[in-house]
Amino acid sequence: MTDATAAAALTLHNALDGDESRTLAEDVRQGLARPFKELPPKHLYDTRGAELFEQICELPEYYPTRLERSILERVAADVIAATAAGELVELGSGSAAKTRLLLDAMAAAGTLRRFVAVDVTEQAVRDSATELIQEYPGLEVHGLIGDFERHLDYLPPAREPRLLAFLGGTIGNFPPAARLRFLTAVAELLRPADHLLIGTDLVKDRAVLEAAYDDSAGVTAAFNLNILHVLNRELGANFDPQSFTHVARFDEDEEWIEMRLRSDRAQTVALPAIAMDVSFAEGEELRTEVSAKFTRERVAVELEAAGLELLAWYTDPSDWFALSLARRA
Ligand code: AVJ
Repeated sequence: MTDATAAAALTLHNALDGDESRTLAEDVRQGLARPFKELPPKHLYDTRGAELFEQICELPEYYPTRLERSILERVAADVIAATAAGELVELGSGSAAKTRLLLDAMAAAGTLRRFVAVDVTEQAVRDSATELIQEYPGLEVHGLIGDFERHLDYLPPAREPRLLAFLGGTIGNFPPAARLRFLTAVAELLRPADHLLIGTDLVKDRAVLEAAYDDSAGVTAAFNLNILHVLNRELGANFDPQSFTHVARFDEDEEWIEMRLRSDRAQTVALPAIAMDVSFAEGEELRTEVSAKFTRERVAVELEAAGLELLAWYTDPSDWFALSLARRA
């Protein structure tokens, strides 16, 4: 359903509508029935979760946001020169904090026409869209409230050379098979004049990685535990978040960070909305996120497997984070 807003420059489309509670119910039903319990990370991002993630981005231990911004500050003009982009589509745009660096470069190049924001958090889409039409006179903004894994079909057709940005390292949340599926779907969306800009966190020292996902202020712990509040609210569950502990661990073989919630005691939780009781043994862990860490080789290989060609690789001086510019091969 498209809701017409007062400002003609702003259009919003909600691809989630009633559909999202069913998805949550289905994900929880399947994820908690497995021998190794797991929930998809997208359910971390209710309004509160999105706010906590914004706080994570400010933490001293959480380097990806800062490094990606510093890379963008350095290379945004080059990216726009290389792509001649007139519209920016950002998947998982959140508060769109880094978006402005690209929009500024497009404005400076005289190509800026439209910004399309895609995010599951309705509030984030509404707020950022409203701010951006005010900040960039003449800019058209289209907000798509949706799940970038399921709702790419709802993107408006491209009218200008398009730059599709998937920043923050969120690509790392997909397990490998889903990642290939997603990148393939993205590749199929690109016309010859379009480009993909993708942020990836890179493999590095375990201590640095684990600290980034287990900060001393406890913000990441609160972010992780928030998923239990989501289940309590949306599914009438009776999780006691106090009885779970945040765990962040780097798996060197898989080259990914995992966030888990460890049950401090044996307990049974009721989820009336899906008619399910779930038992946790003492010390049992529920996985809530994987966040893959990449190397240049792996990015190039995975892009190629999806029908994409790596055109440029931009990193920070410490090689901790990278932005890749790609197009359809
Ligand atoms: C938003 C998916 C990029 O994986 O680093 C931050 C989410 N999880 N701290 C990440 C997150 C824990 C973040 N992404």
